[in-house]
Amino acid sequence: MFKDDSTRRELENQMKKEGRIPPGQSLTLKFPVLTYGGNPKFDLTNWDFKVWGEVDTRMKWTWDGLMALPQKSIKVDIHCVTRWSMVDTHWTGVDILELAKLVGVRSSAKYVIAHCDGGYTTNLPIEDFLDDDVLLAHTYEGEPITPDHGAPLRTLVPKLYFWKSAKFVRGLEFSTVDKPGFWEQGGYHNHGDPFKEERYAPRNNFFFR
Ligand SMILES: Nc1nc2c(c(=O)[nH]1)N[C@H]1C(S)=C(S)[C@@H](COP(=O)(O)O)O[C@H]1N2
Ligand SMILES: [Mo]
Repeated sequence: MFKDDSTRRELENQMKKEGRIPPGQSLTLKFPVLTYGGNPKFDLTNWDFKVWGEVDTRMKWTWDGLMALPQKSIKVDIHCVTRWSMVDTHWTGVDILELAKLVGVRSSAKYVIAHCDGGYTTNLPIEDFLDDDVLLAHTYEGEPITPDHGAPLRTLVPKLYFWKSAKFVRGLEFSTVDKPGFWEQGGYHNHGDPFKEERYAPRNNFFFR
């Protein structure tokens, strides 16, 4: 255990030097699980994925249909608001830019809301979402994503705190207006850039300033 932690601290120091650990974060080597509620059950034979809102064509895919879309593998660092970061994680999934082309995301779309089984939602500005580091991920470190980490599919948006990466995702809504999601309504920051430490919403209440 001590040997383990000295390895961890060594890597953490190196990553800090390289500017890869955002302020207030520490490196973890083990992947924590953070889910509000249980893991929703799913059955890939009747699972579907929907895209609607500010798109030229609303679309719905079966699991096999979605898996037939262009795929991509990436290596990224991830950062959770509960203060852990992981470096060099490997993910494979549907290339979000290819999916965006297929549905024809309109210029009127300013936000995207990810909708999950179980009711979890999270909102993102379109420019953070339609980017080359964003996936609909089904594979983590070469293996199917486990139920705890969002099986069968999660969004992966590594540039924002990890609550913006929606597990058990079933649909994407492109919207002209912002729609704060589960944690965003619960006091988390609406944007969530880890390098700016956008953890919690600024307190708006005069009496508590
Ligand atoms: N559907 C769903 N997605 C979710 C959550 C959740 O509770 N439900 N938790 C979020 C939070 S707060 C975090 S930190 C990450 C945790 O992902 P992990 O459990 O794979 O580490 O998932 C995010 N996505
Ligand atoms: Mo979180």
